[in-house]
Amino acid sequence: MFDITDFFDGIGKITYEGPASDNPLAYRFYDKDRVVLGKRMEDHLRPSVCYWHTFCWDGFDVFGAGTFNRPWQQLEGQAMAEAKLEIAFGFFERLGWPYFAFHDVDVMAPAETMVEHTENFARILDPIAAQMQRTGVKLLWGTANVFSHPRYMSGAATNPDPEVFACAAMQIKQALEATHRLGGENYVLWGGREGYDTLLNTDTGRELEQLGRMLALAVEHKHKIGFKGPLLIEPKPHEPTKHQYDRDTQTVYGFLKRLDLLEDVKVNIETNHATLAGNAMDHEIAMAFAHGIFGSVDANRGDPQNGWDTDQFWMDPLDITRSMLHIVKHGGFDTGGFNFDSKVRRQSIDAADLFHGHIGGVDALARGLLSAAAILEEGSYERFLNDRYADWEGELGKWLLQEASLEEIASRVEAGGIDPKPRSGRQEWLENVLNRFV
Ligand code: XLS
Ligand code: NI
Ligand code: NI
Repeated sequence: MFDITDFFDGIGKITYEGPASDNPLAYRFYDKDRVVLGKRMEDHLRPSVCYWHTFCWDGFDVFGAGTFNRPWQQLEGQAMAEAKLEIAFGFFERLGWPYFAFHDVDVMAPAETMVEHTENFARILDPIAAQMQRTGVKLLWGTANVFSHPRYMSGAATNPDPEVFACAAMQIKQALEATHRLGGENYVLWGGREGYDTLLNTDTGRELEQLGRMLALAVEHKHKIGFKGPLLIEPKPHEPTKHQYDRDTQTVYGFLKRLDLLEDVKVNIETNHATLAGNAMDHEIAMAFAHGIFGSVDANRGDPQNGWDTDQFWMDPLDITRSMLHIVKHGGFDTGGFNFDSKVRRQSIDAADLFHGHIGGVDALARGLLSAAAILEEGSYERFLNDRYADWEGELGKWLLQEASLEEIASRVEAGGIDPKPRSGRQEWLENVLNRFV
């Protein structure tokens, strides 16, 4: 076994040093115990490190091989899985964050067959539980990877072959039970290949029915084992498929409504998926709250110059503040948090780069939180919104929404006396208010 301190190369616990610090390995805004709007910063942000990008990906891209050369990637089987686990928890401890998140295949020894999968996954659960116990780091969510193995090339639940559906169901059952056993607070379903590459070979009606069936099975099992957290669907419009069925929050809402699963299923919204769908992140968050299905956030960003899920660390203060405004004013996360589904660039090959990404990312969120809190405390933003819709609380507004028929409304207008006066939407002023605090 290698010595993990070699990998971390002298990097110790990351602490808060304040905005004036020029220490690249210190927090400048993330001060976890600082109270903002009556809640500790850590309780607002609930940051989580993702296992896959940070400890599994070796830096390969479609044009070239891995660049990272991580020591545990030289090992194989269970030895690799256990070395990776030790590194991962060494990283979590140094960051001092409360959460992590994983897919079954991220944490276990690689498996070819389903029988091997069952054995290998089961074998890593005790070591994970021991590390969680030792460090106090908790599981934000678990999930099953039912998209990487070649058997899932034509989908998992939506596969034309029912045997593949059955394999995915097995993985989801095991990952849900593992999440429950490890005290996970949510369970995520990202339908990576639940979509199509061409309609020429796809029966979409059938596939949607299969997808609904898998979701209903997962909900049923969640109740059976007493898992209290929500299931979270992670919307994404495409990539790797041409079209993914859960393309954005409003689409997912419609699907859940049709299946009558709104009690148990919410969304895990990812910044880069929002932008791939042609939506802004604050749009997705606002829609999730409006429909009562806001669950959790995968924090990252794309690059406007290309169209992929580049999963960079989310660093744009204006964008973050706009999103944070909606999260904070609706009361924040319940079981969710900010999971860093973000990865360093392929040229960022050192352990220090992993720290820079996570430190900068959580600092950007902390800054966004402070800005959003300042905007809300100053009050003119909320006052403007309340005034803008105030008439809906009056006699006419209530009558329109709750009592009147179309006929009665028309007669009231026909009788005269209804004469709307246009009022400015004040967008530029509101943008100035935002900018004042960012
Ligand atoms: C991929 C997704 C994936 C999910 C978990 O684009 O973001 O990483 O978060 O399966
Ligand atoms: Ni994600
Ligand atoms: Ni993604």
